[in-house]
Amino acid sequence: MNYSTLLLAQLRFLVLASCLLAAVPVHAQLRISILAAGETADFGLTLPADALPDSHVGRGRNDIAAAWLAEPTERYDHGVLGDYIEAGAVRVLTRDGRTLTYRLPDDSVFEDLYARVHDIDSDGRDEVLVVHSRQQSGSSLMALGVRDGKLVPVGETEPVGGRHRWLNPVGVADVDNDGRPEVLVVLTPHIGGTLVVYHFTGGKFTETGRLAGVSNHRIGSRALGLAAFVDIDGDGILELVIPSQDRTALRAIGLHQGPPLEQTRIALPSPASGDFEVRPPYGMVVPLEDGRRAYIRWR
Ligand SMILES: [Ca+2]
Ligand SMILES: [Ca+2]
Ligand SMILES: [Ca+2]
Repeated sequence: MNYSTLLLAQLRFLVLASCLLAAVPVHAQLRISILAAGETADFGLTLPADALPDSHVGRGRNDIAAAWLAEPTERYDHGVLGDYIEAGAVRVLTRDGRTLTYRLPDDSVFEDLYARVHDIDSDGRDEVLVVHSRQQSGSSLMALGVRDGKLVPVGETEPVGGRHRWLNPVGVADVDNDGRPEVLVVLTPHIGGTLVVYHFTGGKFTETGRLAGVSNHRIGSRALGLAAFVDIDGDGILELVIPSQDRTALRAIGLHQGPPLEQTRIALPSPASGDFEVRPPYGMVVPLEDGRRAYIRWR
């Protein structure tokens, strides 16, 4: 559902609700959620009161029911996500009802809007993936898990290196068709983005491939989802569709035959700028910088 359709539906609801309220004296409250331009609709997933503003709750399938970024701080002056407020902690709600917190020391923040929950090593326990940014060495991808009743880091990639050098996670998917998930990120998406693919086993991220010339974020935007995993050639294996470095084209990357390989690309009339919305079975909507949206089909 797009933003204007949602707005129309909300307006209809408000009119209907006000008519009902005029007729029947009931005690009721209306709540409204405003979506930032380009943001995916997340209605129904209530943000905890202590969560980082404008962030997203991650949902797990195993020992972690939910995860979110918390303890807002202004101690990292980068601002690529639209403001200078980042998270100082990540919090989880375990499946058995406990709330656990992992708090960073003062020299770093979680420079992110999502707490992504996946079982990235297929051991039946969930990991939380968040971008960890240090004052001096920039960003890395941190995985946290519940061990002995505590939320602790269980693995981390090497920092990009250098203050304000950021990375944006692409997501988790089995892109090489071996039955195990891969973790994909884009290093420095604003200044020469490089796609990096990792396996996570034994608490270690091991790089299995990389490809230069991509980007999945527009600087200053809250939209972090400029990419999608879809099977464009119908062989049952997911490809990654992601913008080129200048975001004026989409690149379809195959990842199951050795190094990441561009299979095809298509030019856009304006740079991609918002979260991609997959429209099964054979389409996706790509918001563009000029306000239009591109509908991409592959059948
Ligand atoms: Ca796991
Ligand atoms: Ca795999
Ligand atoms: Ca495919």
